[in-house]
Amino acid sequence: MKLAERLLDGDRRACARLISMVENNDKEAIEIIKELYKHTGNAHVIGITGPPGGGKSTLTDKLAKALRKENKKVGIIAVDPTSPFTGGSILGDRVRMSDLALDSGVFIRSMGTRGHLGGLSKATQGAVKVLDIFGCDYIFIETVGVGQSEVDIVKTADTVVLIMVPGLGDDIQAIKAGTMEIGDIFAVNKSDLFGAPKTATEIKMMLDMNPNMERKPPVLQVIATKNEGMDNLVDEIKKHMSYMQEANKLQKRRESNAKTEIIKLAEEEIISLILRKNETMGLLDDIAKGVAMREIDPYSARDKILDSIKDITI
Ligand SMILES: Nc1nc2c(ncn2[C@@H]2O[C@H](COP(=O)(O)OP(=O)(O)O)[C@@H](O)[C@H]2O)c(=O)[nH]1
Ligand SMILES: [Mg+2]
Repeated sequence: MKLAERLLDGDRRACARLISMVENNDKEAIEIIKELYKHTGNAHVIGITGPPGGGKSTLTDKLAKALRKENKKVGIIAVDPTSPFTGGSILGDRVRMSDLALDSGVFIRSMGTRGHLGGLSKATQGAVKVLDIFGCDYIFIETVGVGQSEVDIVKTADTVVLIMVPGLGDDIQAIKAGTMEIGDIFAVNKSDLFGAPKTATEIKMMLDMNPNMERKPPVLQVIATKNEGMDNLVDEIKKHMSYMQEANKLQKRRESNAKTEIIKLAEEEIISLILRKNETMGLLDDIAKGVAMREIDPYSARDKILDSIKDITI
């Protein structure tokens, strides 16, 4: 059977293979995704983000287990390099995760933060598509909530769960910049530790200060290690999806993500065309020389370069 058919059929090895191919920007994988793209869109993609050590992996593990009880097929993409899913953590964590890894209804994939042709975001988005075709009902993307690239990745999800921990204090202010607004659901994890209610109140107050919010994100207190509050969190995740579907917001969010993705892909292609053309014709080198010698200005140089790739077929 062909790789594409095997993936559609739910073959795990085909899934693993295709994700690797996508990570390497493989042409054949792109052709397969093109062919099967119409089979995507069914999975509920959930971004899990928050500070390092906040309990993202533990919580994802528990959420996946809760959904397995409903016999849902679950995919997990861990972008966090310190994640136990990646095997980079202490032995105890690895043992804890291994029971999920043995479940045939769960597909776990860790993404290193380095070594992706075309970038981590593209690799992650490719993996999401593969898992969607593979038949996952839910796909979790775990990323550390620091750095713009992680925030960008998690933004591509249908639902973003922002994990907080008690006693963040002033750190909440830091997280607030650029991150608070992407949270659809807030989970104060480690609520067995001192100060959880205060942290939850602080988050609620911060959310109250934003008058433009159409939907107030719920703020939950959970204890991932003890599996406390997980059913509640699963409910809120599902409720968010219903809200998105009813208000036609899912379509809008996916449209806006698609726009970003198309622009990124086009940008990449244009750059690669210019560089390829330069390899054969040396046009970029010549024009750059001209710009340096003030024979031509950079704006006209741009027009010339764009003109030179106009007729190339991709
Ligand atoms: N006390 C407490 N510890 C937790 C809780 N959830 C996770 N942890 C611990 O916090 C540490 C980091 O968890 P991990 O899931 O790897 O965090 P991540 O870096 O955000 O993915 C581990 O030692 C977990 O056992 C919780 O609810 N309460
Ligand atoms: Mg982790």
